Amino acid sequence: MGLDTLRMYIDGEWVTARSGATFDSYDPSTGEVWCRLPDADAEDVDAAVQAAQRAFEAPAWAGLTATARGKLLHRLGEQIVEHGEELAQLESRDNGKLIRETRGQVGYLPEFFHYNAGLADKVVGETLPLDKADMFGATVRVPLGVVAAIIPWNSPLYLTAIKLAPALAAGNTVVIKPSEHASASLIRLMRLVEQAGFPPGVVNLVTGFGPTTGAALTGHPLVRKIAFTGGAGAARHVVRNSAENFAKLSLELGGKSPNILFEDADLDSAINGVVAGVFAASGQSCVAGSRLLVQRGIYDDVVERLCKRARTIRIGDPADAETEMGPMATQAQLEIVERMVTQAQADGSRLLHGGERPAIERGWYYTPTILACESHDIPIMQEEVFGPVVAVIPFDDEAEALRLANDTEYGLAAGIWTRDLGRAHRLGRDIRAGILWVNTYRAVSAMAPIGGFGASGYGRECGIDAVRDYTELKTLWINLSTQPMPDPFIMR
Ligand code: TXE
Repeated sequence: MGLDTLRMYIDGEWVTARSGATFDSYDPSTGEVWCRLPDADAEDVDAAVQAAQRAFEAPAWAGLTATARGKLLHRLGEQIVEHGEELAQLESRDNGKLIRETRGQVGYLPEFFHYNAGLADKVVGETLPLDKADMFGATVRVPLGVVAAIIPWNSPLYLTAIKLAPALAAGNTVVIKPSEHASASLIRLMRLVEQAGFPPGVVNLVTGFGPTTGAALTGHPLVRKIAFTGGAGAARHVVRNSAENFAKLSLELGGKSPNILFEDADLDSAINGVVAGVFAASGQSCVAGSRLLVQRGIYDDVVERLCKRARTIRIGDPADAETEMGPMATQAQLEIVERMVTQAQADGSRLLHGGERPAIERGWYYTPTILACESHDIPIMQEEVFGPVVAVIPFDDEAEALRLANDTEYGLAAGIWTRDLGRAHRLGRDIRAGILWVNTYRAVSAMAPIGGFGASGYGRECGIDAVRDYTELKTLWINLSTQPMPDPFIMR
């Protein structure tokens, strides 16, 4: 894909912005421009939403049985299998994610389409045992209409798949807005949508910036649902904007997830889980385990093992299959990480490892960083870093671990490392987070719901319920009586 070939996908056509405006996209491993994208304005967005609305109503899509929609989704899954390597390469180039990670993610991507393909014709209503004589009642689930999918830069393909697959399975049409920092892999995905045989307008993609393209899309009067993954700042705009169209919302906004290590844990496994949680994807993951809570008796041992592992992490070119940590996706993100680590030290945290840019000539790299903290009341323990930075703090007992785990405004995920089954269940019950991993971390499945509490957002993606969230419920009443309607001035 060359500099001049990137186009948006609207109504089955490959188009530039009507204004002709474009913007640059950067390769994080070099810091250089590597492709150019159309900068969609409100008129382009309107064209995409209108196309999606037309497609929603047209027989080519609306007339398909749910089983036929499922078959299209299966075909898309197969297209992804066939073109997976290309998708993985593009995403790695675009956002600096390791090729070994994008290969892994793309390798699993078809499952989201196959799983939801299977669900398409199982989205059922219910019959209602009404407490009224001679009355039949039932609920029916119907698609919503046009769905806006707002995607961030850290895992574009995966975060799109978990929205697109259930939205289409339920019979909606979709307009995708990728991040301005990483659009290329999703543009390639649109080719596969086309090849799978989806009718024009069922899936559309517009590129551009949040406050312009994103705002025009999320406030569009025809949009019926917004599925958003990103930061809290943008989410607040989206929520306000949805006052324009009363669209349903799902928000996945990241977190400050704790990894909690108890003295009885299998430490080899736990250290791997901690590393996977915060240094994989250079910490640019919504579920990053950026707080490490360690029981006092193993604190020194854990810190020593973690620093030892961090020292051996191979940082460098994400395209090299041997690399373990790539760059930050944007220069702005690198600067946020630097600022937060400096602030943490000013707040009394001790730097145990990292805390600097490595000696790599170009690109937006940062070393894996470990900070020992005395206080839990400081920004590094409370705010999302979205970088390879873990803040460590000791605790004495289960009650204190629970108190610390719940002591942030976020609630996306938590890792619990213990051999004590009762404790795992108690913490799983009492920690306020949407995902609880016991003796594992960063596991995903098309079947397992993802979503958070509090500042981590609301709504769930993946699993059976996600498909239902892309439908609206209708209630059907049928009067079976042979008698005329009784007194019209009282409720039946
Ligand atoms: O994401 P934004 P940013 C967190 C992370 C990061 C912070 C900011 O802490 O440091 O968010 O990242 C679109 N109306 N996460 O600024 O802006 C935008 O164009 C409509 C966590 O890069 O939230 C992009 O497509 N759309 C997160 C998407 O929102 C708007 C992943 C996300 O971008 C908009 C990424 C607007 N007004 C960052 N403003 C996670 N949950 O995994 C922006 N957008």
